[in-house]
Amino acid sequence: HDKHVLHISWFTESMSAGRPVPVEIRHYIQVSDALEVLAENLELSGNQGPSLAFRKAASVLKSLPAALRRQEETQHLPCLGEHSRAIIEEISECGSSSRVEEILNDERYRTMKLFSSVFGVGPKTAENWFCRGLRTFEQVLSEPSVRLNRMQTAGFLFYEDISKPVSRTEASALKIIVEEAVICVNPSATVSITGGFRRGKEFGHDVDFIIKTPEAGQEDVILPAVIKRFKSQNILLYSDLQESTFDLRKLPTHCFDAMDHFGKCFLIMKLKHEQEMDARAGKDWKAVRVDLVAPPLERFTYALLGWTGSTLFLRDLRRFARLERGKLLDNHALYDKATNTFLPANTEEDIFAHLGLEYIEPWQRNA
Ligand code: 8DG
Ligand code: MN
Ligand code: MN
Repeated sequence: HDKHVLHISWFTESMSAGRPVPVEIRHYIQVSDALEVLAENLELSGNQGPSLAFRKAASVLKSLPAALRRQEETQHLPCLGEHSRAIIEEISECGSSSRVEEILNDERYRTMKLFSSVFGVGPKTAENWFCRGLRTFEQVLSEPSVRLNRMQTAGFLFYEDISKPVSRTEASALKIIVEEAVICVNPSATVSITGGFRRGKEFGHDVDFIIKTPEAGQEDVILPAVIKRFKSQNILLYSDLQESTFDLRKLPTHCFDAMDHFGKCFLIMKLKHEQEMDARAGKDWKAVRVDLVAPPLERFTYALLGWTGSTLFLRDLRRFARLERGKLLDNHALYDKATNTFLPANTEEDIFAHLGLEYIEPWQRNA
């Protein structure tokens, strides 16, 4: 092997017709994955802040060319904290990290990771189930005191499909379906792919779309109408419509984790297979997670930037705007504190220009 790898296998239970089925074994992980395990372990215990250092370090390693990655020349790399460097060194020398191994074998980590892999189950619910002694999906589903909400019910029902990666081909097929519905509802509206696929990723956990409506106010009616159309086409398995709470006058927020206030919906859609039937399940479709967001036109570009991500890239960009430029950036707007004005943007180029930065292409935003 030409990469440093950890020799760790762990088990991911998955569900099939209510029974846990064995077992997807992951044999090798890279150094960046090891750091992501450390980050994830912190996030699962509610320590989002401290996990960031490991996320950044992992992202730096992933951005290196393979040759450099092999040498692990950590002294010259930016963004690596002491802790991350120590872990990288340990892996370079011993082939594994004792701390990472410990986490990967930790019952709490494994159970929390399993539970929070279900759509609708966050760290709080996962922890609650773990503390009640539950360890498997089977135990959760047969525990009378566990009440699943609608989202979690869908999460279990479609677990097998929606935990599989979505391919670029599937994303393109969904784009045609979404576009058709949007145009049928409003012929002057347009649809673009955002999220990881806009950044050039080949696979994603969902497909993110942003809808542009040229007439003011149309952004509020388009999502309910599109959902209605999907329902009538019998291709909607789950939908959670979140109406807009957006206020034009509000300044961009300091805190990053605030979700934006645009109208949006989180969906699970039926995507018909082109050819082969899923013989085992006897169905000719795959359940796929789809997110739609419909911002008002004058803030479209900021929404596009925000929804293109990556989360880590946007966090850095917002920090840069605030600390280096005295400007507040979020998914809704860019606000100049020196002049107390909102800065308009017709294109993403405008936003980077406002920030005094060269344009950064979506594929360069994969931090
Ligand atoms: P993936 O799906 O391929 O795993 O990665 P991704 O496409 O980068 O992540 P994502 O979780 O689908 O999110 C896409 C971008 O959308 C990401 O930068 C976060 C951003 N986003 C917002 N606001 C909101 C929001 O309110 N809800 C969700 N789910 N995502 C949001 O900017
Ligand atoms: Mn996505
Ligand atoms: Mn998404």
